[in-house]
Amino acid sequence: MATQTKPVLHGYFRSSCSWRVRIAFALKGIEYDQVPVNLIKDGGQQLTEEYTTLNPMQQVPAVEIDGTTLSQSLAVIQYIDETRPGPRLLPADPKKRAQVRMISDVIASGIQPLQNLYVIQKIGTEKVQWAQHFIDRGFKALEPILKETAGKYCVGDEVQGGR
Ligand SMILES: N[C@@H](CCC(=O)N[C@@H](CS)C(=O)NCC(=O)O)C(=O)O
Repeated sequence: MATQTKPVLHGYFRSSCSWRVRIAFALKGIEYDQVPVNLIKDGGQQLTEEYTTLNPMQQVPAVEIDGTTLSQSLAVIQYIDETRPGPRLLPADPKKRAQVRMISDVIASGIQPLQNLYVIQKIGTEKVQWAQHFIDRGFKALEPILKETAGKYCVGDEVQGGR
């Protein structure tokens, strides 16, 4: 159950995964504290021992909430949705909910990972085109999916539905 303590979001200002969680907090009207983790400064603050204890994947976001620490933006969003009152973040209709998860997975598992710093640093900036090839492939797959599901937003016309 939700406690009175404010959640703490460890994130980076231009990280799309941190944005996902910030947007979810905003839509739910949840107050939270932020701890910046600069992915560039000091060789990457996500790599420190202290942060690795919070998130062994050495990625943002990590969220301290209800006495536990969660990472993986989609898991965090789902937890917030299931434990906090207010407008629901995932559609009530199972088919639409599955479509939201399908699209989120294409982005979070198929498209986004290869643009990460740790990938680019490993393959070398001269091979960025290699990553771009697979990112393009993901976006190409997303187009026909969105043709089926989209209204004003990726799935339908509402970001949030009533409980
Ligand atoms: N699947 C994870 C991905 C998290 C992720 O890739 N975070 C990026 C920033 S958007 C990161 O921390 N990268 C660190 C690095 O590349 O070293 C999620 O959705 O939270």
